[in-house]
Order: sequence, then structure tokens, then C-alpha cells
Amino acid sequence: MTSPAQLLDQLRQIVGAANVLTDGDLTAWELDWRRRERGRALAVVRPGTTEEVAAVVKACAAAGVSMVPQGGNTGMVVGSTPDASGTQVVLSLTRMNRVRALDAGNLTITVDAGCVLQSLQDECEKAGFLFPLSLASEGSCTIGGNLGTNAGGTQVVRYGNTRELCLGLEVVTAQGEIWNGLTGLRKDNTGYDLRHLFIGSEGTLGVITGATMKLYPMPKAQLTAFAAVPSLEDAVKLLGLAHQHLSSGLTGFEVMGQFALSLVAKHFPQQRVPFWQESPWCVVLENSDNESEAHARDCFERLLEAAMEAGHVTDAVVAESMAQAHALWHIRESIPLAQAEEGLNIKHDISINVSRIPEFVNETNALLLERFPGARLVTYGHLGDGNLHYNVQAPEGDDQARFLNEEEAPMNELVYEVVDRYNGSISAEHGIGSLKADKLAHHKSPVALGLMRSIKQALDPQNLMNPNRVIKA
Ligand code: FAD
Ligand code: 2HG
Ligand code: ZN
Repeated sequence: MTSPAQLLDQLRQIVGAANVLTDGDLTAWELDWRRRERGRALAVVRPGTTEEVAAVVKACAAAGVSMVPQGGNTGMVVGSTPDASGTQVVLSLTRMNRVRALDAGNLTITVDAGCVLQSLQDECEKAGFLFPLSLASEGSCTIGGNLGTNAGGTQVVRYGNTRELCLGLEVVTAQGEIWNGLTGLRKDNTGYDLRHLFIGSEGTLGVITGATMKLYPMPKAQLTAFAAVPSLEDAVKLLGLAHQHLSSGLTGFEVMGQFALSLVAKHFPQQRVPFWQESPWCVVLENSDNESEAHARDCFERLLEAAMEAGHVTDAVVAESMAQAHALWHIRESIPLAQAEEGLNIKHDISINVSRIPEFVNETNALLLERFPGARLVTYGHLGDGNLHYNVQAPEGDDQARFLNEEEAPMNELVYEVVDRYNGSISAEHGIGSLKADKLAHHKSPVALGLMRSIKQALDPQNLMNPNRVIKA
């Protein structure tokens, strides 16, 4: 049996001693972004190539040591940090950050899994293409993490989740074999589509080391509007009108409740947040147009006129420049950071059919405030996709740690019971990690859970890939 010290020696030989971190401050790899859990790793290992990843996985598997694949460590559900045992190896992919190939004719780009999303977007833009995946964490999250979580973000209404953007994958299996499934083919019906097993598997089935992703032409114009809407019902009506007026030009549709915006105004006073004081809800929407800026503006104006006439919008601004557009988006993207500034909070990343969201929110708000008086509701999210961040901040002045310890479980139960009744999902885009692993059993059918267990058992029979995340042994 290989001892931990022997394994560390082997790992040093594979990736070089400088890339096996065991001492010093490992907070960046051991503490999750939300500061929910602090783990302890046997080592943080930073391979530089797919072959090194394969050799590391083989060595860990032979030693019976479990591994936690990690990208930017921006995940929201405690899935990318080690447990507290001090026995797990964190496999950090961030040194693998090359663009391997861009095929302009095929509209694809092939990259290492450790590429930071923003650098990938920038590379594509330099080459005249759009890579549409967009999240507020894009400055540090990686494409491997985006695939591992099947991340959503703010452009899903037009381009889909990360899954829809991926054509091929390269994966190191739990046994340390390399599966080269990198392909730019848009049609390939040769049996089971393995890529879809690994996408969204949160590091529990293998390590994604490379990916071929879809590119899009850069739109001629991208316009952003910020609108005050009197109710969530009106926001849904506005969404319907936006689909009609803008068709595939509608590339973003986000809703923000008044309290969520008040937190941005409070914690980031340098940002000018329109309408928040007078409107219970605001929407940020984006129109990407392949004809011209004039056409984009024309479509937007007609949409907003129709929405105002019908009473679905009470006031609106349309950005006059890219700088203004960025500022409006920045307000929306700052909400999670403003929530973090405000203190510990309870997150519910849920999805419901868009048409039923107002009813869901009215019902859940009433139940929740009756049971937890004073709880502060931070409701916002990707309304265009039926995905709300139905988050809750402790009552003003309350002890936040106590609130989280005592109220999180019953509050989750209350919210997820309503989600189930509405046939919704308890994790729309952030995944399950360890935070929601216990809950999965109550919200998936036994048949679905059985199939998931069979897949895990078939691909990772030793249970060494991110164990106890997503599906518990
Ligand atoms: P990590 O956090 O490092 O890992 C996440 C999971 O993926 C873990 O289970 C890990 O084991 C696994 N994983 C990582 N790399 C690999 C790999 N190479 N192979 C296999 N498995 C791997 N998420 C959204 O969906 N939409 C949003 O709009 C959004 N906004 C956010 C805003 C902020 C401010 C923050 C902090 C987070 C946000 N997130 C959002 C959550 C997070 O950024 C995403 O889940 C992102 O995809 C994680 O990428 P990462 O590289 O940081 O992955
Ligand atoms: C977003 O949409 C992210 O901003 C984060 O998914 C959501 O912090 C959250 O709850
Ligand atoms: Zn989100």
C-alpha cells in the first residue's frame, strides 16, 4: 500500500515539486467562495498537461486517494474544495490555460480546461467571434468548471447553458485513461453521447482537460435597457413582448427585486442604480442585432413603447454607449457581491416554468415571512430562463451565524416543498456539490437516483472522483 508520503513523492515526480503544494497558506484552494466550509488537502497538485493529469489520477487511484478537480473555485455549492480529512488531493487545472485551436470556418474553439472564461471570451473577440457564456465570476472561473457545473449565466435565454455550447470534450477517466472526444462535429449519432455524462457531473466522474466550444458571429450591435416594472407579473408580460419584438435578438433578460438593488446601492454607492427607490422590480434586457445599431434601437424603442402602453413598464433607460451598457449590467452582476457584503445568506437557486414564477413568488413569500418574520428576501435572477435566485438575508440586526445555523434547514425545506409542487428544480445552474447532496434524495425519483448511482459506479467504481458530492455513496 502506498503511504501518503510515497504518493507525494510520486506526484512531485509527475508535475514537479513546485506544483505539489502541501505547506503554507492553501486558503485559496481549501476554502469555498461562499466561505461555507474550510477543508484540508493532503496536497494541491497543479498539472500542466493532460498527460500529467492522467499520471496524477493513476497514482492517486493506485494509492486509493480521492481527488477533487478544481478550476477557479468560484462554485456556489461547496463542490471544489477538499473535505476536512486531510487525505484528499485537490487537482487544480489552472496551469492548463492554453487555447489549442480556433477553427473560424467551423465556428469552434478548442481550449484547455483551465482557461479562465474571460480570457476565452477575449481571445474569441480578438478573432472577431463571440463566445457567449457570461457569468459575474468570469474573471476567475474556468471553462472546465463551467462544464463541470453546466453553468448558466446571463445569455442562456438565447445561447443555452454551457452544455449547449460544447461540441467535444477531452477527459481523464477515474482510472487515469485519456478519452479524446474533442470534436467540432455538430452531428454525430454514433451511440451514447459521452460528453453529456461529464458535463454537469461536478468532477464526480472524471477530469475534464479540454473542450471544443461553439463560436458565434459578433453581433453588429448590442443594446442594453434597464426598465422599472410594477410587478413580477408585468416582468413576465414584458418578457413575452421582448420575445415577440426581438425574437432571437433577445440575449439577456434579468429581473431584480427592490431589496436586491438596495443592497447594491448601499454597498457600492459609486454605482448609480436607476429606479430602485420607486419601483418594486427592475429588469435589465439586452438586444443583440445582426443588422445595425439603428435597427437595434428601433426594435428596442418599439418594444418599450408597447410595454409602457400596456402598463408593464413604468420607466426605462436605454444605454447610449458600451460604457453605459456595462454599467447597467454591472449593477445586476454586483448583487451576489453586495449580498456577501451584507453578510451570510441563504441561497435558493431554483427554476420554475416562467409563466408560474409570479404565483410561486407570491405564495413562497407569504409562507416564508409567516414562519421567519423579518427575513429579508433578495429575489433576482435569470427570468428569461425561469431561474430565480430566491435568496434570504437574516433579519436586520440578527446574529447571522445563528440565523444560518438554525434557520437554513427549515427554510430550505419550506422553499423546496413549494418548488416541488410547482415541478421546479432545486438547483437551476449552480449544481449540487456537498451543500445539496443530502437534499437530492428527496427531490429526485428513486429511478433517477438509481440510474445516477449506476453511472457513478460504472465510471468510478473506487469512488475516488470528488466522493460525496452530487450523489452520496
Ligand atoms: P470550481 O468552483 O473550481 O468547481 C466547480 C465544480 O466543478 C466542482 O464540483 C469541481 O470539482 C468541478 N470541476 C472544476 N473543474 C473541473 C474539471 N476540469 N473537470 C471536472 N470537474 C471540474 N454560476 C452560474 O451557473 N451562473 C451564474 O450566473 C453564476 N454567477 C456567479 C457569480 C459569482 C460572483 C460567483 C462567485 C459565482 C457564480 N456562479 C454562477 C457560480 C460559478 O462561478 C460557476 O459554477 C462556475 O461554472 C464554476 O467554475 P470554476 O472554474 O470556478 O469551478
Ligand atoms: C448570479 O446569477 C449568480 O448572479 C449568483 O448565479 C447567484 O449569489 C447567487 O445567489
Ligand atoms: Zn445566476
